[in-house]
Amino acid sequence: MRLVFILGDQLTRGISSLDGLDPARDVVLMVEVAAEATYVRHHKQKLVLVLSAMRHFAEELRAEGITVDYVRLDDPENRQDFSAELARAVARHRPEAVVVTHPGEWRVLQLMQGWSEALGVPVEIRDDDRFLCQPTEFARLTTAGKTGRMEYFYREMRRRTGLLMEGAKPLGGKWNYDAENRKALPRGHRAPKRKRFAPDAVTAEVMTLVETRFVDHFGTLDRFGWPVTRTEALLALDDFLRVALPSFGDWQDAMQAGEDFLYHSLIAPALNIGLLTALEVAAAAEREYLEGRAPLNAVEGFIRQVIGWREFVRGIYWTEMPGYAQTNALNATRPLPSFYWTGDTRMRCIAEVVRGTRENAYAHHIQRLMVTGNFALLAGIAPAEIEDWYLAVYADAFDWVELPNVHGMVAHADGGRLGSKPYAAAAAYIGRMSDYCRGCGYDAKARTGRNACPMNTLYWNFLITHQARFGKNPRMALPYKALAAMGEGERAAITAEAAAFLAKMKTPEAEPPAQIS
Ligand code: FAD
Ligand code: DLZ
Repeated sequence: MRLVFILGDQLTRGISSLDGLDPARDVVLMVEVAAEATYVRHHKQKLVLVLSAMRHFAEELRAEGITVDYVRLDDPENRQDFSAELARAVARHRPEAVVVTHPGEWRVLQLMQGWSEALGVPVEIRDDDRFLCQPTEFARLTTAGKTGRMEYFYREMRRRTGLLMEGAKPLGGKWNYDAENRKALPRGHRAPKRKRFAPDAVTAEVMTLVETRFVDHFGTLDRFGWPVTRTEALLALDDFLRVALPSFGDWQDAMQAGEDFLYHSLIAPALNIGLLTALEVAAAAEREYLEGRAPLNAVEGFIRQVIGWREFVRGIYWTEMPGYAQTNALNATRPLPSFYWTGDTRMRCIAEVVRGTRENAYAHHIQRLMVTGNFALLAGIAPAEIEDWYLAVYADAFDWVELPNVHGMVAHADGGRLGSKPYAAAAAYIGRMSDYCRGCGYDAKARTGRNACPMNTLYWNFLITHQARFGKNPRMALPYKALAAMGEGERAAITAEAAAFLAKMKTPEAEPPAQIS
């Protein structure tokens, strides 16, 4: 018999490790282990999502007649990590071979590669074919120069899948409608209510477990509403297609206080644990355009995220690791400020994003990139500190997707492999794309002075500090022209005030404090 080991983000019936499974002989192993919950202290909602979805998936396999050996977190025999639990299962079942699908994390791949020798049984690691592009092919497609950028990779994925294509040409004549997708919301706009899922008995039991075992983890469970089965995930996708996709493009980059989801799909948690696949999601969006229910700018924008960015960052991860995580091109070394956990800051934008993150284990892309990400970049937070935060607090965060987004896109720690310029912005950007600055205690227009928005002081300080690196970057010509026009006095004030602000920032001494609920 073979032992098929399925991890918590591999909950897809068509996962490669299940190919050729013989229900009469083979056994599926699933294990809940504390090591995966605590190597970063995941948000409580993420723990509930993964554990509840694992339990539901195991039941679905059993309903098909498959034998599932499922080890619960509170099983007294549980040794609480993947390798030890696999060793116990091998002793129980004495399999001829162990079959696994390639994991989503370098750390776990290292473990897997040691299992055969440690256990004295062959371990077959199969490709994760839920992705459109395998790492070896990614390396071939993105060799040097322009083809190494996301846009060119994305076009190749469009050609390969035929999505939004008319023969060899993109539907509508353009590959990219981004220019139409940067609108701010009208004042006081209310987005439609989204479909959320009330906890069933399985989820409720996991919630109690998480509140007992992981009580000091960040986040609250009151608003837990993530899909935990494939059926629910399909309903969530359908809800997005009907109520939000038509406006997804227009307001993709907009932010508004109290509006936590806007027109985003909210599918990343389900997608990343395997309840949905990228191709089915992208094809469903394409159908909305072809059948006249959603405009091209929205559908193209959405498909680019799913088959472009999502696949591209995975390619970067698997072709550049493990060295990728070690780079620190901007020499950023500062610890993460406490307000990333508490939300206790006068910067209304950050307080608002941290609140939404605590209540939902979710923030949308621009909140992650241009609010918490932007501040971390400008303040010179050490890449590993900010990476751990993102990996812990979002329900959709898995290393293969979180790391490139944070290390590359936010921190520019990879020296530009992912983006040709850093995503640095002053308060004007946040003011244009959100209502956060209205009602903020800071002055969004001031660069210096007691009440100047720290995003401004730190932005100009960032340009001064990194002038040697970015001063000649053509994509940064405008801000450097503005900096050149600045008087010496103002430059000196910016440097001094930025240093004073950074020196005063409070940081947790050791582990993150319990959150303010
Ligand atoms: P939508 O806005 O509706 O987008 C649709 C889908 O496109 C997403 O579900 C996701 O699968 C994909 N997508 C969009 N942008 C990206 C991207 N940059 N990289 C990969 N996929 C993308 N996404 C994760 O899935 N996990 C993460 O851990 C993660 N960390 C991020 C950290 C930072 C600093 C930034 C800037 C982005 C991060 N993203 C991450 C990408 C993006 O923010 C989330 O995918 C998105 O917010 C999830 O919400 P949604 O499903 O409503 O997405
Ligand atoms: C995220 C997570 C958590 C919290 N718990 C488990 C678990 O108990 N068992 C499991 O199989 N997987 C879990 N996961 C997902 C793993 O962390 C994920 O599979 C690896 O990081 C590889 O991507």
